[in-house]
Amino acid sequence: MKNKIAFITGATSGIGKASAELFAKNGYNVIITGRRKDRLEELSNHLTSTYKIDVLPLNFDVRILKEVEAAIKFIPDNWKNIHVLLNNAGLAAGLGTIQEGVMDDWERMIDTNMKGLLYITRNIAPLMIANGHGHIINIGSIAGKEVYANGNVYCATKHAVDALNKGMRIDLLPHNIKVTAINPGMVETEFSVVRFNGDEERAKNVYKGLQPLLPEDIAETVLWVASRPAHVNINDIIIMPSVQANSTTAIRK
Ligand code: NDP
Ligand code: 8X3
Repeated sequence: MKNKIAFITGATSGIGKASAELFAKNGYNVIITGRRKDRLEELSNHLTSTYKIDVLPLNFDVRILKEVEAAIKFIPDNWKNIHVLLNNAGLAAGLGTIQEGVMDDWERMIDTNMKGLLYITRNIAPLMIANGHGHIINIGSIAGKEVYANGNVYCATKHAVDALNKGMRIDLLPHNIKVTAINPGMVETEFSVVRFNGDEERAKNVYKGLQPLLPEDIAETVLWVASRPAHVNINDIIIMPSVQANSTTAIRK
């Protein structure tokens, strides 16, 4: 394959979907992943017909190691020269104090944001090492830099991404693999609908009276990071809406 290849987790929505679109628009072949098969198929058809690139949809749950291993093991040989891995799949589940925490929410966040990212990386990094190059871009969060009230476990998972980003960079340095974290503030996606368990009204209030980032803003940042010259690596970016100073300070109309 002469086109570069980007492997994007969580491409069925939000930041991952916008990134798949932008990489495809810029001539990358894309491996798109997620649990919602219908959305993967729809996106695959759209990208193939619009941008005349190749798409490999892989339908699995990042929390299930066997599914991750099977999906990556059976990637066809001509798809193994992966240039960019975008570790994006993730979620927040709920918002509450530690003393009233919901175990199932904690486990979903830890299993997806930390263990899922690790399972993917553990299986893709050896391919990149064999190829002699690669770039891993981890989507962290402002929640990986600060802790806000009731955000305890989500913030912990994103602090873990921050640490893993640094650790990966050290371990993969001898293998010509770049590692970058992009840490956004508020981005309007399905994130808050998922966090509030489908409560669309509550989700809308998160962005009420302000202009949040759009998923396309993050996609542009991802593509910019991935397209720096070979001798340049962007280690870490915090990207916020102009009206948001930190996790808890924003100007609303
Ligand atoms: P969305 O809910 O719009 O997208 C999340 C994506 O992750 C979906 O494609 C979803 O696919 C995928 N995903 C979730 N769980 C799993 C799983 N178990 N297995 C496979 N895929 C999974 O949210 P965003 O686009 O906003 O979120 C993307 C990343 O950005 C997350 O890591 C989030 O923490 C981070 N982030 C978001 C911010 C925001 O304000 N929106 C700010 C900072 C960081 P499917 O359900 O089909 O499996
Ligand atoms: C998502 C942003 O502020 O809700 O990571 O934690 S925030």
